[in-house]
Formats: sequence, structure tokens, C-alpha cells
Amino acid sequence: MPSPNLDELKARIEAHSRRLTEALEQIRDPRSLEELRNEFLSRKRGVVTLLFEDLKTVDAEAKREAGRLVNALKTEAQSVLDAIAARLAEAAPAAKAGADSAPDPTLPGERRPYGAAHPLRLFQREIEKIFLDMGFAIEDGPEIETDFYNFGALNFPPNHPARDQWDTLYVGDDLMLRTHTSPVQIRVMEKRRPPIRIIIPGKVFRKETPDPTHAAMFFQMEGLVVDEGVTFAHLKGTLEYVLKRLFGEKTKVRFRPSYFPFTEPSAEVDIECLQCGQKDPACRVCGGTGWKEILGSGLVDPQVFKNVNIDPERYSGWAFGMGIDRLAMFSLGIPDIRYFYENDLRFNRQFTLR
Ligand code: FA5
Repeated sequence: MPSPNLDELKARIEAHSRRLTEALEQIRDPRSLEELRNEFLSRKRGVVTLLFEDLKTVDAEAKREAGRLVNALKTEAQSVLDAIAARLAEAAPAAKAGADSAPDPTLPGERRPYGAAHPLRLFQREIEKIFLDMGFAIEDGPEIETDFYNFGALNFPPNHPARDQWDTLYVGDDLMLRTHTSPVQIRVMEKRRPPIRIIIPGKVFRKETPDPTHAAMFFQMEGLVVDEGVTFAHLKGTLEYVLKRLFGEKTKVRFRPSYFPFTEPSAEVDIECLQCGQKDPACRVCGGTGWKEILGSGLVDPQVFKNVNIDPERYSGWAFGMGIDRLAMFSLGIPDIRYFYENDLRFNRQFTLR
């Protein structure tokens, strides 16, 4: 017959053993693990210590068996604690990584750079606005052109020097990077009948050696007006108005006779050098002349009208092609056209639309 003290001790040990089995599943953090270790193995008040003290109450003949059971519980407690510790150690790196990627609201926020329009684009919009106010529409066309649109329909004779490789970047026998925005005049006049009042901003390409006022890729803005009774006076008045709105009422502008195959008569337009104020004989922008050419212009040649089936007896027109970069240099006070194309954000960020 087993001693009643032994039975009672066995029941308590079984209860503690069940508690250990549950803890093996449930404990998820080092703090609970430490509490469990103290609960079972603390030398003063731990379950195992108290059970060893209780051995004193067990009958002499059952002591050996009772001692074996308490020792077994001690071993079980130790191995459960070790197993939980191992499991927590394995999960620790993942938990740490989780903590690292969690947002820390005390840190300064990450700066997200704002995209911004390029200074040339901003200036282009300024010119566009002036023309839109006057009732012009905006058109565009392809940057890769055929010989017909870039030269032929614009009345360039087959042996014109502009067609040779010093100026033109060919990408095929009949295909080239357009050297000016004028081919879009032809494309629009082929499709539309007068009255026409358009501007055509866009990129153009030339085989140039870059210098402070020349780039191999730059922007032009073409203008074209076709209607009955259009004269050179309209061209002059319009351009003077636009340039004065851009640069101020007192800005000096001059028209010089010139030649383009697709306009007759033709004129180039200069403005006073706003870089040196016409004062520096060594100015790198105007070369000391005090003037800088900004556009070519003229009355549309009757032959061009014939090429697109517009009656030159009834209609007349004018056109111009201005260098957006050159004007932007003056407007923004930039001494070298190449700054526009260096993609230096410290430069680009200085400009906002006025
Ligand atoms: C032309 O390109 C003509 N298509 C302009 C035209 C249009 C005349 C309509 C008549 C009627 P030109 O090659 O001169 O012309 O160029 C026009 C303007 O582009 C120049 O006045 C200048 O402001 C600018 N430009 C020319 N070459 C460069 C370059 N390499 N870099 C920057 N700007 C340039």
C-alpha cells in the first residue's frame, strides 16, 4: 500500500510536469522564460527546492521513490527551460530585423526630391504664353525628318551646303535629325488651309563644335502666319512686341538683311548683348560686337506656297525660327549655353517660372 504522502507528492509533481509541458508551447519571450526558471529552480522558493523539503514528510520506505520523482521533475524542468531558450534564440535574428525595419518616428523624415521643369522648358513656356495670348496655336512634328521636309519642300537647291555633312546629322540615305523646326511649316501647310497662325517649339540637331553660344542639340521656336494681306510690317511688329515683352521695353532689337531659301526677303534679328550690356570688347557671348543673333525670319517664298498647294497670288505669310537657348541665356543671365545640358542639379534647381 503506497504512503498517502507519496501519493499526494506524486499528484503535485504531475501537475508541475503538465505546467512545464504547457510552458514549452506558450512561452514566447525571454522575460517569461526567466520567470519560469525562477518558479521551478529558484534556490529559495522554487518548486524543486520546496519539493525536496517536502521529502521530509514522506514515509521512510517511500523516500527513495519520492526523491527519484523530484529529481526527474528537476531534470525535466531543466530540459524544458533549455528547449525554450534555444527556440527563442533561433527566432531572435528575425525579430531583431523586424524591429530594425519598423519606422522610427523620432528620426528626421526622408527628403524626397521634387521633379522640376528644366530652365529651358520654363523659358519656352514663357514665350509660348505670349504667342498664345496673341491667338497662335502650338504645333509639333518629328525630330527625324526626310530630305523632302527638312530641305526639298523648303526650296533648298540639291547642292545647298546645309545638306552636306558639316551641318546635318544623317541617320539614313534619306533620313536625318532635323536641323531646324521649319519642316513642320510644310507638314502643317500640307494639311491645313489659311488662315494659319502657329508656333512650333522643338529640338533640333546640327553637327556643331560646342562653344558658349553653340550646341549640337538645341531648341528652336518656329513661327508661321499665312493669310491674305500679310506683310513684313506684321512680322517686324510681332517680333518686336514679343522681344520687348520678354526682355523689357527698352531692349534694342535690330533687323539685318539675310538669306534663307524658303523666305524672300529674309532677315536675321539681333538683340543687344544682355550679357555685357554692349560694354565688354572681350565678351564671350557677343564676341565684343554688342549684338547677338537670336533668330532668322522672312516672308514665305512663293515657291514654298506652290510646294504645298497654297495660292501665292492670294495668300502671303511670314515665318521665323528663334533659338530658345540663346534667348534663355539672356533672360536667365547664363553666360554659356552648355550649362543647360550638363544636368547639374545645382544649376537646374535655381530657376522657377516667373
Ligand atoms: C534657321 O534654322 C531657320 N530655319 C530659321 C528661319 C525660320 C528663317 C523661318 C526664316 C524663316 P538659323 O540657322 O539661323 O536659321 O537658326 C536660327 C536660330 O537658331 C539662330 O538665330 C540661333 O538663335 C539659333 N541657333 C543656331 N545654331 C545654333 C546652335 N548651334 N546652338 C544654339 N542655337 C543656335
